[in-house]
Amino acid sequence: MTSELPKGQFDIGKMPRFGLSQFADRFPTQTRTPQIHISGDVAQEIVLEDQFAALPRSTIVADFHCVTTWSSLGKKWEGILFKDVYEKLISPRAKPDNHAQFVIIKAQDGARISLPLDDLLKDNVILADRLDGEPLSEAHGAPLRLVAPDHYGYKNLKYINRIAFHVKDPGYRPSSFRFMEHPRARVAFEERGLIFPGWLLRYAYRPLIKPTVRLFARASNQRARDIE
Ligand SMILES: Nc1nc2c(c(=O)[nH]1)N[C@H]1C(S)=C(S)[C@@H](COP(=O)(O)O)O[C@H]1N2
Ligand SMILES: [Mo]
Repeated sequence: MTSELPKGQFDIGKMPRFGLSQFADRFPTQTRTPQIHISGDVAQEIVLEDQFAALPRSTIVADFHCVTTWSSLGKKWEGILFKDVYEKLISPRAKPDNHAQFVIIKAQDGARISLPLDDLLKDNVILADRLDGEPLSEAHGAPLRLVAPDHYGYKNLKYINRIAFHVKDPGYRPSSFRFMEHPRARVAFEERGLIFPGWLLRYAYRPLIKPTVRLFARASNQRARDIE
């Protein structure tokens, strides 16, 4: 729950729409029903769709921490635990290799992340379709987004549509420069990126917040006009 802010973070208030600049004007094409393609070192590739409705619903309340140092506190996410999706749908049907620890998740806007399977199976990792009592908006990742609050915002992928399970890294390329994506990106250890220490990245990233928030807001406003 909401407590003291982690090292280097400040409270920005309302959660802005945010990300790498190249994703500001990319939006999902499919926002109504979630559809996730499962692949990699699996016995059977499958597509998950209506099966989500049969799973138990879960709620988590957690602070959200972007690597650029803004945090938005006490977000209430509702959806289905990644763990439940893995154990009840993926494992029995796709049968990933027992050693497939390297997980790559992709999104409709072209963004992607990787996380170790063990991190995704924690009790606070959710595939969310509701935020603060409302259906998840497109800005915040509809139809389905990953929420893994122990990890910096960039691991919390919006618009997810693909999950691949691999025994070995198949040559994964981050959405960003390599130094910007840590394999785990845990907030508690200030794992902001590779190579450079967390405290140094704070200073490098902080000036990017205002222009990025503006860029993403402008793209959303343009999008709203286009849809009308
Ligand atoms: N598909 C996708 N997921 C994404 C991003 C993105 O640009 N595209 N940005 C990431 C970053 S850097 C952050 S901080 C959070 C921001 O989430 P929000 O836009 O809901 O505030 O989403 C993460 N997930
Ligand atoms: Mo971020």
